Amino acid sequence: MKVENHVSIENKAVAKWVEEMAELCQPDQVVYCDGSEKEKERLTHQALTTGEVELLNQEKLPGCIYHRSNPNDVARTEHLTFICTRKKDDAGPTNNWMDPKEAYEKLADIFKDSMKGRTMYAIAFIMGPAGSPLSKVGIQLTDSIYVVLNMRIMTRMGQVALKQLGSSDHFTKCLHGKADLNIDRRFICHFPEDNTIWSVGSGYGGNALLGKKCLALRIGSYLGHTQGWMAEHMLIVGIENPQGEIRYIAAAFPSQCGKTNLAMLVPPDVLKKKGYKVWTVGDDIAWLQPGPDGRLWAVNPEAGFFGVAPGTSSKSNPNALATIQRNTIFTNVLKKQDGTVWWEGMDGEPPAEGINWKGEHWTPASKEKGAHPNARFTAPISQCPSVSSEYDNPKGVPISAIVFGGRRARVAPLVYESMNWDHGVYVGATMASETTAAATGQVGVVRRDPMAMLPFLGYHAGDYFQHWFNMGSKVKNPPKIFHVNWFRTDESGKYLWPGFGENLRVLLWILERCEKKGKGTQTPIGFVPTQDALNLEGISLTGAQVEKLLHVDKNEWREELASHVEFFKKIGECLPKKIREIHASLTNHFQS
Ligand code: OXD
Ligand code: MN
Repeated sequence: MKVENHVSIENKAVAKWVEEMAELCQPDQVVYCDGSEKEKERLTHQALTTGEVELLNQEKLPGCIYHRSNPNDVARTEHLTFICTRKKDDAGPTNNWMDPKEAYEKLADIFKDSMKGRTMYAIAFIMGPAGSPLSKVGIQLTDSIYVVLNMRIMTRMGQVALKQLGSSDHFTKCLHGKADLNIDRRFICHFPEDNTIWSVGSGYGGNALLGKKCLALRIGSYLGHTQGWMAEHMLIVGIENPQGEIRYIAAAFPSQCGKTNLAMLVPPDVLKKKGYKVWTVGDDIAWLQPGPDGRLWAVNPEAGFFGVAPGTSSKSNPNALATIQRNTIFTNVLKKQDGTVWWEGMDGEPPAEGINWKGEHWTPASKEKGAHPNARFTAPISQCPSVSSEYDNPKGVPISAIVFGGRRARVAPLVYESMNWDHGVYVGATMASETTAAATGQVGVVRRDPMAMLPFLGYHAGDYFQHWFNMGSKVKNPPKIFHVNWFRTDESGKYLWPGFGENLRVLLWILERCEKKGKGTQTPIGFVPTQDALNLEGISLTGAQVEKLLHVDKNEWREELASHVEFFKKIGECLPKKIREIHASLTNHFQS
């Protein structure tokens, strides 16, 4: 087996592990990546030759390439994702579990000789800013150039990561292989006790870019629990007021509920004119830890966006559109005749024809969509016009407010503030949302998704809630916790709130509340804005519509609270006592 070293591998633990994995997978050669531009060019050229990627129009989209996935491999497969702890109970009732020994054996059978005739790439990468005490190093092995090219956008990879690792053996061992992309031989297994991830049979981002969901959330949440920090499915955004002060918000929403849009929000004209600005620190994942000043600080472990393309337009997210004009990988969108791209929900008329995500000729009359609903773009955060100057700061940013949210047609008001940290934890633990196309399965069903972490928890959900309570007592000045719902509808199913850039109005109320300024009315679920508390200058909402948006309906909430009990039963004995106490007190509030 040939070994090509583009970097010098002085770390013995890395070299030994790579050798062992290569022995198992039997690639023709092993290539250690250095993360350089030259390497990117070489790999892109190779992938173009085999058809793994296609070149897009280099005049209109310089540096952009196109990838089409196997049609059975276009989203995360939660039913094939496992937490492999020695004790089943440690994975908890919300995760699929497999015994680690059984999992290693089962996957080794699939990995065995699976890279014959292929190259194994070894990618050292950092999740988090280089030099940050919060950052983690991983080594990913993969037989997919598409994965290497994505990893170089999504992480800090190559030389810089090996330098950060030094001679330490503290790295996450990430083995990825496409094998035969057979869904019956697809497994995404996490071994938190061994700091190891094995993923086989899928090339899809969430299953194959192992730094993202697998390391930064599943393994990350496990490490955070044992080490006293938090790995969360949250965007991080900075709001600058006309005085030039910036406050940071971390917000958790389930997949495809607008995290990327909120992270890159463009203020509506009236607020822009007053001097408000929005800065993007991250759009998907936050690592949070108590700072020496008694506040909670956050870093974005990623270096890029792996965003959902359909629905991205100059109305929903102009900053994303500007970001993806160069050096971007487009996956499963529609490829137009002129070598540019299109998806449903983009501005303007659909093109007269193109090649759809399945590689078939497409016209607007086609039954199939042009882009898969979970089609993606992968782009560097540094290209975003609203990128925060702090995104790469090893210290991170201090968080003033945590926001939970979901896609709920009913029940949840536009915004409410929890009574205190513990009640906020309850709000996060019981949040729910309608399912979307980011994972395979039925779309539009309400499911409980605690802290938007249901598919990403690396351990028992009950212990995770307790960890949140504990973190509240560790932080002297914890952020205030809020809940938002941009998706409430009227009787005819029409959204009541205009959303997108207008969401800034809600964030401003949230920040005012953090400074004990914004006006709120106490309700049994917490504080909602008074009728006149939101700045609604320049949008046409009637008083009745505002009332509907902020209404807390007693009957709906009694039903909602009763359904929390069903969820608690699922969590079982590990559910913290505090959750039951808060539930009892909330139920009491609704008795009268
Ligand atoms: C994502 C997801 O890709 O949540 O961010 O599915
Ligand atoms: Mn996500």
